[in-house]
Amino acid sequence: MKTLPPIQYLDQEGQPSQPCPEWCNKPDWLLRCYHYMVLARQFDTKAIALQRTGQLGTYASLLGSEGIDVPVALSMKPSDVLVPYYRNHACQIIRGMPLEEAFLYWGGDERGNSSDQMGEDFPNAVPIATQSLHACGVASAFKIRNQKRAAVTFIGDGGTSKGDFMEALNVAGVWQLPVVFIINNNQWAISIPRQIQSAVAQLADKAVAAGIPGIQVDGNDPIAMHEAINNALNRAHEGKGATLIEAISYRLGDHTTADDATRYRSNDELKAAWERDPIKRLRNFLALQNFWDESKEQALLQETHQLVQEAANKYIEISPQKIDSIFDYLYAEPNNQLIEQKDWAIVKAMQGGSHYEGESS
Ligand SMILES: Cc1ncc(C[n+]2csc(CCOP(=O)(O)OP(=O)(O)O)c2C)c(N)n1
Ligand SMILES: [Mg+2]
Repeated sequence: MKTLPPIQYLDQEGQPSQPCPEWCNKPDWLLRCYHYMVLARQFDTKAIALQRTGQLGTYASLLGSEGIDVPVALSMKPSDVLVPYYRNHACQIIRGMPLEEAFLYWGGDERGNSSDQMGEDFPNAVPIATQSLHACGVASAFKIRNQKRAAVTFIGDGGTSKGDFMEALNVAGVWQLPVVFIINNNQWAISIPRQIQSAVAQLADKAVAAGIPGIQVDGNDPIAMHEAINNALNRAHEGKGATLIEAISYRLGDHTTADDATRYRSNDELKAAWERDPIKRLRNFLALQNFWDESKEQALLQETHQLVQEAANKYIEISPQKIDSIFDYLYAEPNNQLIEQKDWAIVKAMQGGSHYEGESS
């Protein structure tokens, strides 16, 4: 099979590698995109700091995926539905999840995954590749109801080896579903490098077996991502079916805060990946277009830092849920064993000095 290079408009220095689309002559979209990419990175830095100081649970860093998630979220319509995996907090935040609720989720509190602002977007899928099939279910509903809406779902490179993903592609193809699959190919599935996950030349080629278009895009190039996602969404909205986008990126951080990537990958590889940093790339392009300068950069860093700091403070002040809430939400009606366990948990919590009374659920 012929392998084409990934679609790219900006090289790693932010210089156009081919003429950019006309909309790039205006600052509007580019500045919004840059704002959210910087905000996402500030959120990420704070989340890791909170985890390292015992104030957040295990956290999956989004570092290196800003150039994918931000253009996708900015291109989706509010009526589209996001079916995320666990690395899409930038997308969720742009689609309305308050920053403090994003912290809350990673703090182990499911109220952060059921925000009022999430509309019909799905909660995070942690079981690998399950979300691909959920997205097909959502897209089927849109098709049956004759609605002009699309489901957008993400998956990692490693996840594309799961049967669920191939089954989802297949049904999306044969039923012509309005769904966009985005692979965040960050080159690693925890400690397993891309080369030994699959013998296929490009993960995008997996679309061939399903009869849907598959394209490979430079995921560190927000302009290329914007073009790719817009085309895919238009296809979906026009009833032309599904698209698979493989976005090439690099996981610049550890897999999660429970991982130490220095044990299995080289510093040289990481250093080379930082040269392709999507934030640096867009900033250079903005400067080239005379849309950006150092004083704007400093103002943005300060503004986003403050937003994140305020959200972190709010998060820390949210009272934990009552210990028994886990039992309340398991079934519509609790059975006898659950009632017994709930009573036991309450007694234990009070013995352990937990402020059981008066906490909000
Ligand atoms: C069904 C299932 N099997 C295994 C895991 C454990 N697990 C969590 S993340 C991960 C690797 C995923 O890598 P990739 O799909 O490349 O996504 P990335 O984390 O790199 O974004 C694995 C195996 C899981 N969460 N679910
Ligand atoms: Mg990966």
